[in-house]
Amino acid sequence: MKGKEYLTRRQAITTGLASMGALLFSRCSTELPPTYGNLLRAGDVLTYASHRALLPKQSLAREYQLADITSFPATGTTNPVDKNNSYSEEYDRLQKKGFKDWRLSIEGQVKNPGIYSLSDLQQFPSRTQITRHTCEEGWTAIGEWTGVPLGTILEQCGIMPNARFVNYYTYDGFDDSIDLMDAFHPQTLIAYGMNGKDLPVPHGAPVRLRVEKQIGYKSAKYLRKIVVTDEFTEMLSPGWAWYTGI
Ligand SMILES: Nc1nc2c(c(=O)[nH]1)N[C@H]1C(S)=C(S)[C@@H](COP(=O)(O)O)O[C@H]1N2
Ligand SMILES: [Mo]
Repeated sequence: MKGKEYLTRRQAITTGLASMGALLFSRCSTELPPTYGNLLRAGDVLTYASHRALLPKQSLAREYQLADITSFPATGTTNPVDKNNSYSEEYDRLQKKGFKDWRLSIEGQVKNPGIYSLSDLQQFPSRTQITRHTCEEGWTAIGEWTGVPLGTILEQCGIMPNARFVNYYTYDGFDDSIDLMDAFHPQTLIAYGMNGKDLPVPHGAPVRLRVEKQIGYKSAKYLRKIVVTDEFTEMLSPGWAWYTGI
């Protein structure tokens, strides 16, 4: 394809802002999250609509100082080789070789689909941030994350104008999606470092997502693949809200 058939970061954000304008001044469907109509997801409607209306400038999640870092429990899947819990043969193989052969595939509505090794990701300018993680089970913890902003990679891949969601897939099947506002948020990272070290296996090695504007379970560990889509796909089990802005 030729010409400007993909969006730059600025255009993606402008598109997001245009739909927020529509949100404030019309009753068209842009004020509603894609899960609207699903009773089990009723909570999404209010949080999504109010966040998108009240936080138009991509406000940052609060960042902390090194001295604020706390102990950080590992929850959910803590190693996808656990035989009792979503065992992944592929992850087992990758882990045994120190993730040398791990690759992140970026595909879907992008001009340049790509396959990235860990060192490919580490070539991009990195961002380090100390943030508070909030788990739906009621605990919080503060940690330091280093990685490449997801928006940098999406920009590199050239997302198409019809793109609306970023779906992400993991080695334990904890698959989920975010919209482009969160995908291009400057604190949304493909994180490979935690507290100054390589991201350890219990916390999602070799690479996890950090989605600081939402509750902890949107920050998927053990990333495997990213697919940019123009259509919302139901990926989480119904008990989990799709939009969980904090
Ligand atoms: N792949 C994967 N990602 C996941 C989970 C999981 O079970 N599998 N649990 C989620 C939940 S509920 C939380 S609170 C955080 C926990 O991250 P941590 O183990 O680094 O504390 O990861 C989230 N991401
Ligand atoms: Mo959680």
